[in-house]
Amino acid sequence: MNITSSHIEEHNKTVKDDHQESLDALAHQLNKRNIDINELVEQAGAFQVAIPSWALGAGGTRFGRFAMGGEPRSLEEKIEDVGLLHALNHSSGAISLHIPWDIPEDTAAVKELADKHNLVFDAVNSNTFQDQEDQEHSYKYGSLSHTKEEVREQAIEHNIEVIKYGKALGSKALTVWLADGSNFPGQQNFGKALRNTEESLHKIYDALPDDWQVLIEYKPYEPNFYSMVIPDWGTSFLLANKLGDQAKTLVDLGHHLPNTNIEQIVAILLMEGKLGGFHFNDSKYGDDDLTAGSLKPYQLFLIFNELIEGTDGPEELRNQIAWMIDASHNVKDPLEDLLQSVEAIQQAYVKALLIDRDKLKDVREENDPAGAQEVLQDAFQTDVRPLLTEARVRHQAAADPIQLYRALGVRKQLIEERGADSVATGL
Ligand code: PSV
Ligand code: MN
Repeated sequence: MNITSSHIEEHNKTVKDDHQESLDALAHQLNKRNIDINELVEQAGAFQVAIPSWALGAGGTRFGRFAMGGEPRSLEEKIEDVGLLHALNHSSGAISLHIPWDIPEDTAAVKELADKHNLVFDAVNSNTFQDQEDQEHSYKYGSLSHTKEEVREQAIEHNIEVIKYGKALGSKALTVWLADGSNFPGQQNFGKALRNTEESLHKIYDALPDDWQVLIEYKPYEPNFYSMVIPDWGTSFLLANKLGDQAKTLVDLGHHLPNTNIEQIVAILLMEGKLGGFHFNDSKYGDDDLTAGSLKPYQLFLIFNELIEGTDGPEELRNQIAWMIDASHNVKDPLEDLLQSVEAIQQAYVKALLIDRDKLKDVREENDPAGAQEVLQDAFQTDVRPLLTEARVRHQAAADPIQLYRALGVRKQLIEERGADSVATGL
């Protein structure tokens, strides 16, 4: 399945007049606020969000998995799917691999295929939360934190191998998420488990190329329900500090207890130079893997507000942080979902760029909370969709990616090519 430039051009022609009308209205509105729409269109067009290789099939739950139809059967087909997304929205120009779900057997060929789709490789992810068939030691009771040295060594070796794959593909970061923890009080020595983890991470850190980072995720519960070895940002931050400059914290939005003030965590990590990346998704209860911005778009906006506040301009912001989606679904077409997620992230980003920073500073100085809310709402309530459409059109992508995806019957074609019961690797 291929989306050609003529598919795009034809589609864009059909919405051209309506789009121009909305764009002009927005430009006029922003002009009154002394905001140049063209600059924002440029910023939006430059923003790229990486797609995880495990989000392209039907998502798993502990209870069941329902075939999506046309799921990618190999890493190559996953790259093709991300290529489709990028052709449609021009903002999904990177893929993040999970090893061993997606081992690049022939790295040169995989890289060539990605190049063909204008994709680069984002952070590589290790997996020590499942046992693989040929694995000597089990991770049932943990990996980098395990009580037994041989298990820890095996997990360390795996991470070093993941770095090697990433190096061959041009990645610049390793993301580590540990499922390690305990299910019952008394089962684990908290201090010892953390110390083991720190020592194991040190060995991985020593194997990092100089221009790489290691990004450490945290999660309060699941799969362990009594304790997790890295349960929160404070523990991740502690480890990142102990490891050194190349270690940073990764914020997965679904890895917080309900109502946690994530934007404040973001501000503090940024202030300390330890914010390495994001896994975007939305959640109501926990690691729900809902579409980014589908439930709490205001939270996403407030996060971007802190990101912009804490960096020296959009370019630094874009380059300094690894932007990635982390979600998988049972009921939505994953490609449509990813298009919606990227759009929601971009909306939050652009809206945060609209915030009148001088005014916000003034109202804060004057201790005027109502004034602060007015400033934020002025930006948040602005409908920036025409601006994002314009960014896509200027980059020869689709004005309305989902509309074109449906009009072309992409899923139907993928089912014809790959079958109705193909299963993508992942959770
Ligand atoms: C764990 O819940 C997580 O968020 C980690 O990032 C994993 O790498 C990913 O999901 C895939 O299981
Ligand atoms: Mn994650």
